[in-house]
Parts: sequence; C-alpha cells; structure tokens
Amino acid sequence: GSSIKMLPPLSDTFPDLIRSKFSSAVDAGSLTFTPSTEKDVPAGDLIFRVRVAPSLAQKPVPTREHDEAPKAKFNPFLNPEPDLFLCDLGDRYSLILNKFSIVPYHFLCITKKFEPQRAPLSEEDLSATWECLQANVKSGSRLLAFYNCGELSGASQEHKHIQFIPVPHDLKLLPDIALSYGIPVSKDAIGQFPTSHPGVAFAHFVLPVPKNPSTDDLVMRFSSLLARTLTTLREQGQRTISFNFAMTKDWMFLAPRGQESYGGVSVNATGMVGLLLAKSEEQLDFIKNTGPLEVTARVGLPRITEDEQQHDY
Ligand code: B4P
Repeated sequence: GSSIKMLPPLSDTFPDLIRSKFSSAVDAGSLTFTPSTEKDVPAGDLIFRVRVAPSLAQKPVPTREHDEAPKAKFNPFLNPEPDLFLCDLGDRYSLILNKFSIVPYHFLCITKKFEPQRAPLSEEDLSATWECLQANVKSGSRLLAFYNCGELSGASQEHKHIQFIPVPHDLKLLPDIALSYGIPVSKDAIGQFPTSHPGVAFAHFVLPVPKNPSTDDLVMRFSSLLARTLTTLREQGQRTISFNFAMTKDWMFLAPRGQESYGGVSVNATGMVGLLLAKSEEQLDFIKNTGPLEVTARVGLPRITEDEQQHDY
C-alpha cells in the first residue's frame, strides 16, 4: 500500500482552462510564443524531430551566477504571474503556463515553496506528474513530461519544475522504440529490468509504466532507473549529478548527462528522447551533418555493458 496520499485529480475542465489561458496570455503579451518549423532527421530506426526556432535567440537570458555583478537571481516560480497561473495541484504544487513556448499549451508543474531543481523527483512529485499526464490538452496528442535535473541537464531555473508538452500520437519517441525490442523479465517487485535502445550509444534506461499505477509503482520504477543512472555517473567519475527524466503514460526514461551542449546545441530531456531544438539554421545543419545520435551521445555518457551493470543489483 502507498503511504502517501494520492493527489486530487485535475479537473475535467483543465484542457479548456489551459486553452483559454494560453490565448489570453498570448493576447496580453504575458506569454511569448515563438514560431518554429520542424524537420525530421532519421537515425537508424529512430526519427529525431528537430524544431527550428531562429527567433528564440532574442529571448531574454536569465542572469547567471557567473555574471559580473552577482545579485539575487529573479525566481519566476515563487510568485507566478497571474496571466500564466492555471491552478493548484494539492497543497504543494501549482500549474503554470511556460512563459516562452514554442509549442502551444506547454505548461509547468512547480512547487509552491522553493525546492531545488538539483534534487531527484520525490514520491509526491511523481504522483503530481502522473496526474498532469492524464490531461488531454490537445486532441491527437499525448503529453510528454520532462525534468532536467542538475547543472549539465539543460535546466536554467533552479526552482523545482516538471514540464509538459503535447507530442503527436503518431510520433514514436526513443523510449517507444526501445520498448519495442522487448523488456527483460526480473523476479523483483517491478517484474522487468530497465531496457535501452540497442542502437543508441548514450546510457539511458527505460521501463514501461503499467495501467493505473499506484504511487508505489511509480516510485519503484523511478528508483530503479535512478539507481542505474547514478551508477553510470559514479563509474564515469562525473563531478555533478546531472540527468534527464522523461515520461508518458506508457513509460519512464532516465539518461545521465556529462555535457550541457555540443557544437553550440543545448540539449535538454526533450532532445534525449528525440525532440531536438535548433536555435538557428546553422544549428539544424550541424545536427543533420553530425547526426542526432552523435549529438546526443556527446552530451550523454557512454553506456556501461550489461555485464558490468549487473554487479550493482
Ligand atoms: P529549464 O528546465 O530550466 O530549461 P529548458 O526547458 O531547457 O528551458 P530554457 O529556459 O533553457 O529555454 P530554451 O531557450 O532552451 O526550464 C525552465 C522553464 O521555465 C522553461 O520552459 C522556460 O521557458 C520557463 N520559464 C522561464 N521563465 C518563466 C516565467 N517567468 N514564467 C513561466 N515560465 C518560465 O528553450 C526555449 C523553450 O523551448 C523552453 O521552454 C524549452 O523548454 C522549450 N523546448 C526546448 N526543446 C523543445 C522541444 N524539442 N520541443 C518543444 N519545446 C522545447
């Protein structure tokens, strides 16, 4: 049994709310929607959908710690703008629209009080993520949840936030294809070992999520993927704990990170599952010429062979 109380489900009117709030925030100038084009770049049996958003370069850059005059960095999630606020989720979270969207209805689940983005997802975070994933914000799409954890993960805000974007149903992401190769059976409570796509050079771990999971089901899966991620980081002598988390109703994915960017292309969790972002045509050309599997491999970590891994479990 689960020791933690399940969060109340999101209201049935959430999809209407997010659509109307999105339009009014754009109209009010509170939300910057950046137009983009898409380019599919095949890599083996995978397709990387690269979003090209040249005008993103104009986005205001948050003051970073290494800037010359160190002053308290503005935290946009402590008192979210009313135009971007959607609703509360339980006592601990709020849902808000992303202020700088390149896909409509991109929203974030933020903690009401400050919590560090360097921390892994807690039991309650996973439960909140699951509730958000149930929302049908765009017909023909499923939601992708992602969490960029640690300084090399692509995160730019230090206040805990889990992000959600609609992804077309017909687009198969890397974890979908990885699972199509089959899942090794285990004798533990999960019943399955994490799997990886055999053609991908960077370490990553995928587990399917059962239908109607309990919070324990989510926690066990996250813990299993995190254990392997931390082992990979440790064995490769990484000085920071940086990883990407991505999840749909079907699966959970974790990948350890060793670099924030390669060739000027910043990669976050969306990139690691097959949705790369190019901020210029040059970046798109770089991704095409280098190959998306090479770009992601350079920002991830090499995988450890199965035999080596088994020692730890
Ligand atoms: P982080 O975890 O810190 O980083 P990120 O998503 O990589 O966004 P970053 O800010 O580095 O943006 P980038 O130019 O790479 O997330 C911070 C989140 O908070 C972001 O979503 C940010 O926009 C949002 N935010 C900042 N200030 C805010 C405020 N005042 N109120 C509400 N939200 C605020 O990428 C630009 C955008 O494209 C990002 O939103 C990013 O998530 C998104 N994106 C990246 N790759 C994508 C892809 N393949 N498909 C669709 N969207 C993608």
